Amino acid sequence: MEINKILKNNHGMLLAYDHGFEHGPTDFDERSVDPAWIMDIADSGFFTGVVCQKGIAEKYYNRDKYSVPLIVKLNGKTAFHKDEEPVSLQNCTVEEAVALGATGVGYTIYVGSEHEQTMIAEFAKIEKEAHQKGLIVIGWMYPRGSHVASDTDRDTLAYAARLGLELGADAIKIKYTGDAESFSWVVKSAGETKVFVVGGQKTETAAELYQTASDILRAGAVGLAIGRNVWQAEKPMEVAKKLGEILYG
Ligand code: FBP
Repeated sequence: MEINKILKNNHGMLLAYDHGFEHGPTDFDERSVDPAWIMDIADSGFFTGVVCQKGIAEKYYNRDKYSVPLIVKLNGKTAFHKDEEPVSLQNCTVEEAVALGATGVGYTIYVGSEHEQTMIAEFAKIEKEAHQKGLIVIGWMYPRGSHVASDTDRDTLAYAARLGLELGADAIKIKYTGDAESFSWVVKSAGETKVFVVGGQKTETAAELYQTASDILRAGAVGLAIGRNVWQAEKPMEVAKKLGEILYG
């Protein structure tokens, strides 16, 4: 199965690095602003994939040097627009992703937004082409907009997860409810679609992050798609190693 290309012992950890697009370089420091530094972390052996936009992939994902699978994020939006109803449209084709050496593609759907149908339609086209070309398709299923009361509510996340399954995503990336019991319903709702959990803002202590990693596994998720909690850490490799031990055993 294609999905196994980004799993190890049935679990996975993707290093997310599309924040420069989504938030601006505000998340970065002198080290993490450099995509080459991130690629080396991603290729350390602890990650089963690295996620970035096409421009970063073009200039920094050296296929001869790196063995970590590449996931190209095909849509994105900037943080300038604080729209009530967010929309994020395609900026890179599946063909371009293939040419960059991608193993998979990612696409955000703001579930519940008034523009949800536009993103669902775009996602469906991308997915069809990506599957024809043998790529893994990951849906960033983010409930957002004025119709969404809470983006960490169990039933809201379960609905978004279910949408990922119904749309045919191989995997989804989704927020955590905050506890294993409620999150297990989100995972069940995703059926055979694999669930990766978003890292989120850097936690106060590393212990909190490690606890979340083991809780989400207990809930049935395959692992994490994590950014800031790794590359904002003082020692990213230590964090990655510890998370790897939790996730892959
Ligand atoms: P983190 O682990 O750093 O939270 O990254 C996950 C991620 O989905 C990124 O891929 C993306 O850039 C960012 O979060 C989007 O966050 P938001 O839309 O909540 O601002």
